[in-house]
Amino acid sequence: MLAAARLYAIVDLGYVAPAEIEVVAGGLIAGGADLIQLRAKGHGEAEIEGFARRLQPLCREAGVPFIVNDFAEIAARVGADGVHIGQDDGSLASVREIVGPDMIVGRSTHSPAQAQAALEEGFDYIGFGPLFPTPTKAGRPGIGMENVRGVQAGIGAKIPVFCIGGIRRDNLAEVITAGARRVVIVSDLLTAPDVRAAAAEVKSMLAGG
Ligand code: 3NM
Repeated sequence: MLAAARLYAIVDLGYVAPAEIEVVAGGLIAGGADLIQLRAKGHGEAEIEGFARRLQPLCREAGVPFIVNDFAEIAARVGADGVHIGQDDGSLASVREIVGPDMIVGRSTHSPAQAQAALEEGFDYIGFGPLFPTPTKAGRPGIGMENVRGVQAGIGAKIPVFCIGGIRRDNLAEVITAGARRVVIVSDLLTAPDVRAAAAEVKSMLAGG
């Protein structure tokens, strides 16, 4: 399922009210999101576990892998399909001690060297970005698109590479032309008046790319 995934969508509590998470996840899935991540920076662990317990069955029912950002223990406890960690969140081995051998584990990478390191360490997929500055991760410069083609061709031949960071429907064509095959899109989908339609638009652009 990971190998075929093109659009990785995130239910980010920075954009979605707690009461709306099921509706938004449902819209993303109906529009064709291939993976769903729960991201809830600044919320307490018990609260995040509660969000995860609400989203996990919905994703399972739809056959869409459900990934928890940052918290391996929560991912393991709720029976998520995966966990996503950043550069400062320790080794793959330390996460595997918690989640076991079968769970999907992804890593954020911000340079070709970090992408290569994540591949060698054995992560199941990587995020690569932020390509552009983004309000979702404020204060970070964009790394630009010049390494997208090389990382997609090299690392992307072995594990899925999801480009991320400031990608929107209005620049997606450029990102695809730069060599991206798979993307993560957060704010452009979550702020769209029709989340399902926005996700579907992205999916059709990726299918043509
Ligand atoms: N991680 P948007 S960029 C959550 O580069 C996240 O690792 C990034 O949100 C990274 O689509 C990012 O709104 C934000 O720009 C993505």
